Amino acid sequence: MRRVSLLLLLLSSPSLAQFQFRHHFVDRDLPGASYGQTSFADIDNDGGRNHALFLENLARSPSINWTRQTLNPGGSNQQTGALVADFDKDGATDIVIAHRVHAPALVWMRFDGKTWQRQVIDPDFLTVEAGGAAHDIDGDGDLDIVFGGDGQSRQIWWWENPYPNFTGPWKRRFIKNDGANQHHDQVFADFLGEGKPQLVFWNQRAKSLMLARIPADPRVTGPWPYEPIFSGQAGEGVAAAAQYAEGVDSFDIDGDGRIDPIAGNHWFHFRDGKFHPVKVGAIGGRIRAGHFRPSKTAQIVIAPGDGSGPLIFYSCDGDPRQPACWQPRNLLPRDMVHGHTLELGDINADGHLDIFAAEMAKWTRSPEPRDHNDATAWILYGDGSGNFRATTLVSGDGWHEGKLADVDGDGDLDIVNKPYTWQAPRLDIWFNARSAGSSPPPRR
Ligand SMILES: [Ca+2]
Ligand SMILES: [Ca+2]
Ligand SMILES: [Ca+2]
Ligand SMILES: [Ca+2]
Repeated sequence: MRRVSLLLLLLSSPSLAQFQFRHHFVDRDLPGASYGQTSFADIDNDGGRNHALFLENLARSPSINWTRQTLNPGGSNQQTGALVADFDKDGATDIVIAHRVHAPALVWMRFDGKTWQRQVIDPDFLTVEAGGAAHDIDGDGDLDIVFGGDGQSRQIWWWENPYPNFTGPWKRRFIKNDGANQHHDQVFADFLGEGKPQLVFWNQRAKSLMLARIPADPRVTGPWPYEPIFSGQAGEGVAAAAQYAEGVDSFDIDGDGRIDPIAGNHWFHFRDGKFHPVKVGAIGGRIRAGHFRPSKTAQIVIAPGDGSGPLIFYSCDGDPRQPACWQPRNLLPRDMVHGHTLELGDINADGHLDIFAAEMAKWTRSPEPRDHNDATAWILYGDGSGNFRATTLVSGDGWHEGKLADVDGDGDLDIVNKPYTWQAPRLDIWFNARSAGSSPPPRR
């Protein structure tokens, strides 16, 4: 095969008066059909502060050609949260990046299929933590935003989506403004079977998973009442695991028709008015669930999040309420190092659920050098029977809160990477193109 080198030039300063390029090789062994393309765009519409965009076609998977685009969301160099949802209701998934260190707190990167537009949702300085959730909190038909404060903050906020007028900042209100600090991860689902979703969130300094009902009129009522549904150890502090519990999601684990919370290294079943924790493994972290093979009980996947440990697939063919039923299977030949990205979806659209998992390159504050040179992003293609074919998407990039999302609205899952501090501020989109040599397809 003819070898092609791909050279990326990164514009390190957004100022046109200071052209300073950094370059590094992403791949020196690309298939011959691959190519590179560079363009510039005024992302933030300020007329002058242009950012560099880079497109290259990377044929990595036998079934998918990935076209990567790198851009600068123009926030602080600690990008904590990434939230993907369709906020403008155009059918394509939008990306919101949360920051700390300095303002703005929230930046929305809008893509119309060709160009990117940067919009500031909250121009203030907030110490936003990783996590975030989208839900129509005020019931007006558009998705609103939730993020929580970090270890310096006792606050959780929601932002009211101003659809269809996106000219200014979104109104911010309190969900929580008391109690203990740090709120890493939130999820909405109807866990109580009340006909409308509740918010479940981690409050790390309280070592508790909390539940809050949405007030009847959230535009005038806040903060929201909340209560713990679980307190204690959830897979943190074990071996090289993270020092605090994290990770929360929702899935009907036992197949009884009710959505269950999953968090840390537990799932919870609701009975007699309370949530009963079931521990499924030793190390907690990023946690997801799905059906990788036909079964009443779902399977659970856990990555180590803000610590290190194996990527483990847990399955149970007996009583899922018994911890001993959950059998672990290690999915990778080595432990994940700060495996803070874990997503499930049918990436190659073959009808079988796949796993996307990736590591951080950098968790300390300066953008270089890396803390973990071999940080890797894997796609594990499921075969519908609980087996996986592990492939490497890329090594050497820093991933944090990576997401599967249909960014261009063409019906297939693209991959969004917002590094934490590695080369931040930075955002990478890996467009899923199932025909060779194509540019990102038009949205419609
Ligand atoms: Ca959209
Ligand atoms: Ca709304
Ligand atoms: Ca698949
Ligand atoms: Ca897509």
